[in-house]
Amino acid sequence: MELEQLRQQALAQLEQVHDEAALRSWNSQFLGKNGALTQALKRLAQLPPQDRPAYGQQVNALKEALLAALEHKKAELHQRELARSLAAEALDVTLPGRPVLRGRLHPATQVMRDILAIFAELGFQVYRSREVEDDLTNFELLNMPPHHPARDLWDTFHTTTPGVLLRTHTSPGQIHVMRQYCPRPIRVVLPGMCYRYEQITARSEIQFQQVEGLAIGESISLSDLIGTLSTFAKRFFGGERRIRIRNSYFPFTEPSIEVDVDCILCQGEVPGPSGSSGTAAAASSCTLCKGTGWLEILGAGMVHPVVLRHGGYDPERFQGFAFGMGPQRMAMLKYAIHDIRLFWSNARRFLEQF
Ligand code: FA5
Repeated sequence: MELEQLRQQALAQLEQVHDEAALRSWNSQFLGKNGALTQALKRLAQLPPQDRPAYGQQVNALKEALLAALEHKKAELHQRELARSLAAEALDVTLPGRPVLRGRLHPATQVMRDILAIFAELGFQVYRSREVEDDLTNFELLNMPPHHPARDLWDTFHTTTPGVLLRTHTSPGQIHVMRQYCPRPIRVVLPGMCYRYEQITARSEIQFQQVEGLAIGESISLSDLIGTLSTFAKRFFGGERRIRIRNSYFPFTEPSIEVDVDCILCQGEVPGPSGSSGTAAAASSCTLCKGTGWLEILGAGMVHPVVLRHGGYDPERFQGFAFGMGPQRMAMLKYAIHDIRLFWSNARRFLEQF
């Protein structure tokens, strides 16, 4: 009688169980170490010996029945939880997938590769040089001893280690190449990042790339330099852009020149002395060329004898030309980019156009 009551009470309470926590507490109440069933089994000792086997069997049968009911309840709760989560986290497998954003090369990398490919066809190999330089190589060996006024052309980021700086141009690479290859002829381009402590404007960044070029041999002249640069400009910009060569000054080249390309934004229409036509007005307000109609893309010249000597070459026997161009400025001219700051801004609307 007592066991039958226990069975009914246990099964009735199990009916009311609707979650895992309640099931655990039901389990310990009836089947646990100090549960009702264990207590019932303890009463076995108080029974007369002849009644014990039958009582023992009944307790075991009850235990089996409660365990079976427990398993049944567990399965029921699991099913219910599954149904709930399927309803709550419904997944529509027929929806179209989200498009995967595909990366691509940064425009600066693309332009750099274009430049290096053209020079590869002209016979120039790539030489990599360091971005952290010493004062000696960035300035002195390039014919700029301490206090030389030309150093002011390159406002410099110095490190906390005296004499160690971020290179202001790729030209110190010339010294590294010459010292490695002397006395053999050289035809290399040196791409890389440069740093200048300058005011940032639409056409000048504190961090920008340059491509240095260096050719050393025994019969190299200024016309080789001009021929190389004109061929390059035509290949890079196409036939439409005009180039202009001006004389200039660099301490490490003699003579020195600079090359400009006509401005793509205002088409190089510089205001004349008498008029202010529509294009003239556009040119005078042009952020890219500042109204001059031209944008400087590179400096160049014949390698100065002092620099040749520092590189190990005898200037009586060897001559060379060198140039240093700015790929960001060139990309601006090629793709009508009005502001150089866009290159390192990480703006997706800009980057997606390339
Ligand atoms: C030089 O840096 C010389 N080392 C170039 C050179 C090499 C001359 C070999 C002779 C022989 P310059 O400071 O003009 O020169 O810079 C060269 C080019 O780098 C510029 O024409 C321009 O295209 C680019 N450039 C210079 N400063 C910046 C800047 N702040 N932001 C972006 N591009 C720049």
